[in-house]
Amino acid sequence: MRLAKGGTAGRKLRRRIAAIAIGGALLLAFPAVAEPLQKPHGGEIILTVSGAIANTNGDGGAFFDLALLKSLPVRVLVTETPWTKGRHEFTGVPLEALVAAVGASGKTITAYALNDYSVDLPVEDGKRHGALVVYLFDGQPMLPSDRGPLWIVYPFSDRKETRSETFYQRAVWNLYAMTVR
Ligand SMILES: Nc1nc2c(c(=O)[nH]1)N[C@H]1C(S)=C(S)[C@@H](COP(=O)(O)O)O[C@H]1N2
Ligand SMILES: [Mo]
Repeated sequence: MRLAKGGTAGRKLRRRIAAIAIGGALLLAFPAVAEPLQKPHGGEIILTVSGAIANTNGDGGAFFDLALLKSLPVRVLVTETPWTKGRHEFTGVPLEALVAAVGASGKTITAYALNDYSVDLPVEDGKRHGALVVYLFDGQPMLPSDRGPLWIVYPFSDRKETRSETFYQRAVWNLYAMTVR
């Protein structure tokens, strides 16, 4: 009897250890689930994302300085735009990577510009239309007088479907905040 009881306890313990090991393996396999968004790296906050997001790094939102944005996946896009002359190099974080980083669960983003302009765009515009949240223009950070600090840019030259008033309206420059719903 004693041995049988000891055996039960041993099995329970082994099961518990196995559960802990599986949990640990899952955390390693899906770090995005377990790891909260990093804090901004001490610079000026140039983007605030709030609303339907799972990952925050401050009070009620996800706050990004340039260094934290640069730590996310980077894409370089060479394109013409209706507002610039010739082809230019736009460097930024793909919208789908940004929404993944903040754990966005909504379908719509409202993008806000410093000049009081705002517009709604689908969260899907990252995956479907290549929307990029740009922080470098020809390799340089953008001042507010150069449409900075951030500019939503689509691959206008490469993707015909983005060359329409609908997408031009979503190409928010002086971007500083987004809400997801
Ligand atoms: N920050 C900011 N981004 C903006 C706008 C704006 O007023 N402010 N206008 C939008 C609209 S409605 C369009 S069609 C395009 C082009 O604006 P433009 O025709 O004034 O050049 O930029 C978009 N991005
Ligand atoms: Mo417009």
